[in-house]
Amino acid sequence: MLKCGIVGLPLSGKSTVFNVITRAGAEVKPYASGKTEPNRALVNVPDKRFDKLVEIFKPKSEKPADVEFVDLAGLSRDAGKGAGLGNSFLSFVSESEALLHVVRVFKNSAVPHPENSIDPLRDWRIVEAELIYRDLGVISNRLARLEEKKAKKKLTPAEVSELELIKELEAHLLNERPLREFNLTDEQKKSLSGFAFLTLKPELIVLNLDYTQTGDVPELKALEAEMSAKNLKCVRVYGATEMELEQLDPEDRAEFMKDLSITEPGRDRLIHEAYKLLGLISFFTSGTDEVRAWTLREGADAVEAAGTIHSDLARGFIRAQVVAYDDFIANNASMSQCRDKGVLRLEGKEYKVQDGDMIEIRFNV
Ligand SMILES: Nc1nc2c(ncn2[C@@H]2O[C@H](COP(=O)(O)OP(=O)(O)OP(=O)(O)O)[C@@H](O)[C@H]2O)c(=O)[nH]1
Ligand SMILES: [Mg+2]
Repeated sequence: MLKCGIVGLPLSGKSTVFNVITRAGAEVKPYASGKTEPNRALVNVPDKRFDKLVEIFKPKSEKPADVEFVDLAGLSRDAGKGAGLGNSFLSFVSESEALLHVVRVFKNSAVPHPENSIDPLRDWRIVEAELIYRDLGVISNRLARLEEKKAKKKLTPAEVSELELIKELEAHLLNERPLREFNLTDEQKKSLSGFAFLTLKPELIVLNLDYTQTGDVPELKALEAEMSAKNLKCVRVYGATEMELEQLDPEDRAEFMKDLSITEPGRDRLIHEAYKLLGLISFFTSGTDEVRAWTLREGADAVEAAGTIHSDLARGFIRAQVVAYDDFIANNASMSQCRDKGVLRLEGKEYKVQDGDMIEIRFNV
């Protein structure tokens, strides 16, 4: 199951954003909760193509793609040095594949700010520093072990090069730079994956605004400039307002959205961006029994696609029948018509699945 962890300073609106995304109704209050057990919820990825397939096939069962969101406790300045709740709950962050970093922009005198003023760039840096600090801890442990082995002359050749790399990473982190800014080869990334470094995880910045803060928001200038320089994507959300929106019935919601000139609900935007951030694509299987969206990482091949459906399909894989979604719809959602028109392809094991592919696996076990 793919997971997105929600991080940010205490009272930045993490649980509010979690509720916007998941409609889970997690507790939201104007004082630090002191709660370390995270809220979790599975979310269906909204996809118009999927809805259309369901409309066409009217299947007995339908299963959209999903992602799990995990709402964590607030991360305070110096958490790594034991301040606030400390950073023990960062283990929950390390199990996430991507991070949503909620930054407070809203002004609300009823909600205290842990740093006593609204300064989104400063807040972002505080949390970033804590994530860097935690990665440094992981590096130090590993370094100590490798040095110990080195002293005993027991390093394998692989460990010799690992030691070299780890030392470089340590120097980089000590410069207060996240690992995502260190040029790692794919092979190095793979070899480091077991450490689950937090500053290597893709990060989406969620700017939590009051509905009055639109257009050029002065408080956001510095942060938005820095994030664009760093190539980190920002999304604006009207946390408190959109949480209320999600609690309305659809009719009232549409009306309210029109009043606030919100076109795409924050919920859909956040889920889409998270999905993109994770580098995920969907492929579909469809029929009158079931219409289903499946999730794959970008670049996955046909055998992996088969394996997400069932291990037998990967094991006995012969070939995949593939039609692009648009071609499928243009040909009355009929595989045989697609075949006649020549838009149905037979693909082998190494075929790289494309977002929106309609796939049927031929297999034999
Ligand atoms: N005005 C305004 N208030 C907000 C907004 N987002 C959150 N709040 C308020 O801020 C307070 C904290 O929100 P939460 O979502 O609980 O914040 P949190 O980051 O989960 O807090 P902790 O889990 O305690 O760290 C609540 O009283 C919210 O109603 C917003 O966009 N605008
Ligand atoms: Mg919370």
